[in-house]
Amino acid sequence: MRIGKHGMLLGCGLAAATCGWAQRTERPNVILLVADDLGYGDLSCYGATRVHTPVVDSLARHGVRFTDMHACASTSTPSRYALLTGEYPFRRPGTDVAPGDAGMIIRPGQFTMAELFRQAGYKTAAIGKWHLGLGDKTGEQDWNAPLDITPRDIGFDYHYLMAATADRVPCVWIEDGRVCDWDANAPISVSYQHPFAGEPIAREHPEMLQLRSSHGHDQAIVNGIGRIGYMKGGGHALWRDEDIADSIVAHAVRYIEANRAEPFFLYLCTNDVHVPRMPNERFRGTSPMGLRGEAILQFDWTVGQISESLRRLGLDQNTLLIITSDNGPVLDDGYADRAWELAGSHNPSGPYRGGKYSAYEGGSAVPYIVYWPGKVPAGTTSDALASHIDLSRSLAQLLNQSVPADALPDSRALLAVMTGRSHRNCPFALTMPNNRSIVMRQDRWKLIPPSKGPKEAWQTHIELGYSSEPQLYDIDRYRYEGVNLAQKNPKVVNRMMQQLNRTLQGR
Ligand code: NG6
Ligand code: CA
Repeated sequence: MRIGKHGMLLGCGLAAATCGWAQRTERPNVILLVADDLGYGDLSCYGATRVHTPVVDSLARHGVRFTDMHACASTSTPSRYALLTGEYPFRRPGTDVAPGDAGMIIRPGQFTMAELFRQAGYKTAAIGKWHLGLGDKTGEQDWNAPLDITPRDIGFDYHYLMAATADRVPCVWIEDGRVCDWDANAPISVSYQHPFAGEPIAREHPEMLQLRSSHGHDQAIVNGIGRIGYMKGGGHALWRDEDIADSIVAHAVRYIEANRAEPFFLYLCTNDVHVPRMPNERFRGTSPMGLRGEAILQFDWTVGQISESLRRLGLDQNTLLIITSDNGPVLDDGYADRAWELAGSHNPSGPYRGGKYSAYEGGSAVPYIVYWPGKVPAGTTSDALASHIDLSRSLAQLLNQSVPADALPDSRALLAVMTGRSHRNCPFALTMPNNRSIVMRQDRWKLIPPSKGPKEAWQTHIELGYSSEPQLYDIDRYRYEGVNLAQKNPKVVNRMMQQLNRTLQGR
């Protein structure tokens, strides 16, 4: 296939519908595979040399690899909120990194990407890391009974999820609104306020730990790992961190097999490469970068299991597979797993400054690969500026679905861009760093408006990029934000500030 001068596939109009691309497509399955904290520089198809990811690289070689895709936040909860709801997280209080006992943040009635697929007659599932809250009220869940509000209420027919992250209690899987493999002999209690009498905690019992904390993560001990939050009970329902990837893959493959005959939407979120990095024993010793490198290899294996199942079931031609990450990378995120020392020359943010939590590009620039044989221009790279925010409405375009008036409020229908068939920049991309400020990309420019906050994120060594002065960077010239051009280009700063304010005030 040939790409025209302005990035359009020749012979095809702007919107997919106008050239019949979407209509001709027989209701494809869609798998949105979201890695956790996987950096722009963590895959070999994005330049990594100390770790090799042959499976993802092969999908990129036969699909489209994006070089300027942005998550909507530099941490999980707000990034995932925006991906699923098409609404920027800064519009919605309570979208910061959620504890494991957070009530469900997306409320029943709010339109989501899953609801969109359900409306189009798809089967829908969420498998893996969730981190968007479960149950009606924070801290009031009864983990020994069916939860009162679940992802079923926002469009997912099936779910198999960890409530938050692997470093937060409760350390159990939730399947269809109940703790999976619940143990009647070990009822579960969870608190983010107080420890439970008689339960050892990590800050008092470091000798019980198989992986020590470097900062935080000093409360409940589960599987010899200190967690955020206190927990009691669980028994045989407790996960073993070494088996998390296997459990996610097993449930995803089972789901794909069971739904092979009908169109399905699978929101599949890996725990890799979030902390605590505790990949399966079979990956140990396979990377010079230690546990973090092995977690990347386990991620690549996961992608391989999914794509192999699709091929085995004859579904790969009719499945749109999108691979991305929720936010930028971090080396030391609170466990002494030696990620920092063993990284060597590996830069998980690739060419970018900063990482997870940052206002700099390293916080939001994420890998994004679209694979769909015969449908997207195979073996191409898209340098278009693009944002996760546009995925939901672009998928509505793919499905030829209209959505309710107030649904997906910030998302724009850019199917051709989001599938690599147009290389046109999106109008602008907004991202929320950890201090809930807003940064903006527009064409080559990056604007970081003045905001308050520390220089570095805890003890992660990550530069956050907050400053009382406005910052403007030319990303086309220097992907590393080193030279502040704000004073030299006041007109660009003003124009972007105005756009930002318009977006904040209206829609
Ligand atoms: C931080 C945690 C970090 C990680 C992050 C959320 C500490 C010291 N740090 O507060 O380990 O869990 O939250 O990551 O507790 S995210 O990718 O899910 O947003
Ligand atoms: Ca994350």
